[in-house]
Amino acid sequence: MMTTLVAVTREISPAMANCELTHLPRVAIDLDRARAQHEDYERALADLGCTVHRLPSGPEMPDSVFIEDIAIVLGELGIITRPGAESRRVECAVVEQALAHYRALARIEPPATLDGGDVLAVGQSIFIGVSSRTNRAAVAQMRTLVTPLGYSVEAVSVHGCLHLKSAVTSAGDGILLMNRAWAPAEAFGNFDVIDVHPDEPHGANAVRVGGELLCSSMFPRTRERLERRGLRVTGVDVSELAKAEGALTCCSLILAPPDG
Ligand code: CIR
Repeated sequence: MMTTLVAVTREISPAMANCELTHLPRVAIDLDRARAQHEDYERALADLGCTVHRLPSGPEMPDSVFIEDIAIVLGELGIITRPGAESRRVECAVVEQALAHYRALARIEPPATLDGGDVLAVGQSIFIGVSSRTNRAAVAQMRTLVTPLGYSVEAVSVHGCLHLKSAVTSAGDGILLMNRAWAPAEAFGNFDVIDVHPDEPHGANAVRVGGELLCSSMFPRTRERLERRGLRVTGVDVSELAKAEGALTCCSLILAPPDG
C-alpha cells in the first residue's frame, strides 16, 4: 500500500520555446536554467516528503512540464482532462498510462475542455474556474463524475489570468491565498483569505504539501504575509518557467495515499 505522497512531474520539452502564451509576451527561455529550476522544484517536493515520479517529454509537447493541466487526482479517482489548448492534448496519453498505476481513471470528453489549473479541490469542495481554457460543459461533466463520491462542485468565473489557480490556492486549513482582482472571493464561502501583496499579482499560486507551502521566491512580500499568519513556507525560484506562463502548482500532480 502507498503510504507517502507521490508527486508526478514531467520533463521539460526541448521545444519549450513554442509554449502556449495567453497573457504574457514571448521572451527567450534559457532551457538549461529552466531544467535546473525544475530540478530544484522536484528536490523541494522530495524534501517535503514526496516520492517524485518524473515522466518523459518530447519536442511535440512544448508545455509538457505543466502536468497539472492534464489530470485531476482525487483520493478515489483520477480524471484525465481535455486541455483547452489543442496543442496540449498530445500530453494526455503518457499521463494517463502513468496514473493508471495509482488510480481508477475517467476522462473529460468533447465538447468539454478542462485544464487542471482551473480545478481547486479543498477537502470535499471542488471549485472550477470557467476560463479561456475551461468551459461549462466541463463543469457539468466533473459534477457527474464526482458528486457520487461525495464532492460538491462550484463554478467560478476567472478574469484577467490564465487559470483559477493563478488567482487562488489553498494555503492552510480553512485558508485561501488569493488575488481578488482575478476571481470573486465571495464564490468560495467561508474561508479566511490571505490577499497577495498588491505588487505581486501572480503570488497566489502556492503548493500545499503536507503541513507546508511551496511558494515562488519571486513573491517575497506575499511570503511575508503567509509567514505572519504562522504558515511554514519554502521558497523556490521558478522564474524561467514563469516565462512560459507556468507557476508552481502546474509542475506536479500530488497524489495522496488512496482512500480506504
Ligand atoms: C499554457 O499556456 O498552457 C502553458 N504555457 C502554461 C500552463 C500553466 N499551467 C498552470 O498554471 N496550471
